Amino acid sequence: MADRTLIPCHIVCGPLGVGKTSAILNYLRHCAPRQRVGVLVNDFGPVGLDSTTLEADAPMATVLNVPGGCICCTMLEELPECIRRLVSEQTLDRLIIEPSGMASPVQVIALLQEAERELNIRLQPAIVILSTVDFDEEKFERLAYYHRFSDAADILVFNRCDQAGESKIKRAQEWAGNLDPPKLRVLTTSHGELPLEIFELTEQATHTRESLAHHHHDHSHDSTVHSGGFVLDAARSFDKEVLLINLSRICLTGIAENQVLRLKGVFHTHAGWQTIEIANRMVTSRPSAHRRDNRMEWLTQPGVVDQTRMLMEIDRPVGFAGDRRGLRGSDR
Ligand SMILES: Nc1nc2c(ncn2[C@@H]2O[C@H](COP(=O)(O)OP(=O)(O)OP(=O)(O)O)[C@@H](O)[C@H]2O)c(=O)[nH]1
Ligand SMILES: [Mg+2]
Repeated sequence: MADRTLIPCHIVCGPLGVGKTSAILNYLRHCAPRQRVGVLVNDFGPVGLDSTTLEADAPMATVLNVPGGCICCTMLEELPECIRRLVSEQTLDRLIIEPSGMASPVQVIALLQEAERELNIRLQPAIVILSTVDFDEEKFERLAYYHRFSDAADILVFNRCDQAGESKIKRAQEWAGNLDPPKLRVLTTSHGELPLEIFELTEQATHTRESLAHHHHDHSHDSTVHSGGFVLDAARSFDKEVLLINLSRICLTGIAENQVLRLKGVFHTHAGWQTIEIANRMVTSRPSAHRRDNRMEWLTQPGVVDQTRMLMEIDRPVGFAGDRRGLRGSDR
């Protein structure tokens, strides 16, 4: 076989809305301008908002969306083929993969490890991002949900430090520093700002690899979580304030009996193009460089919210005192 250089391949994992795409964007903005980086994202929904964001905000990278479907398993089936496509179409210096927050990182890592040789990639230390705001020793010890992220990490990042107090940041660091086997790095940050040097690390944390080798495929997808999405013509425009008020209400009270776990959209509004999201039980907005269409996707639990209902909920006329109180209430 021809001796081609292996492409370093990074995976950036973590629960929903924790700051994975922010960390990748931050890397793309700061890495050497001549470096050719391919990014594979696997969004939870049918639309693929992360690829939209990355394409608009990091045009220097080649971005490919792994299409959605079964929110935790599709990536495993489609991933090798997507990597093959990306590396055959482009000469890449580096590949970054963001699995959906619904995916099990250990399964993605195990699959990539098995396919390293065939795909011509070299798996780099796994970057796992957690929310410092969410940190609690007892919870992180007790819940399997957090273990599946922290166990898979070579580099463990506590993001969202701007929203957590000093003492919580210290406790998270201390907890992570005592993990056995030890992590290669434990970092604390905000907005996904990671030092570039962690993308140059090549060795993996002790034992992580062996424990992965014994991992069995386990289809642990929570069937009460549902995704939905829509794409609308760019000519359609929304009132930003109406969207913010409605999304704040949805964030607080859900839709019918359903909680909205995560929502992200780009909208053509009277105030320009905006990214508007629900993440970590908060509504945020910021300007977007995307212009192609209005698009949004969401995750609900325990039931499905269809496109028609969602569109009606976010575009519902407002102007009542109650609605505006709702906005202030969720804005803390
Ligand atoms: N305040 C604050 N907001 C953050 C931070 N990191 C990310 N965000 C915001 O949180 C939202 C979600 O961030 P993303 O980077 O999209 O998170 P993600 O993990 O890629 O989300 P999914 O792919 O949907 O699971 C965005 O609106 C970010 O701008 C942070 O450290 N502090
Ligand atoms: Mg993301």
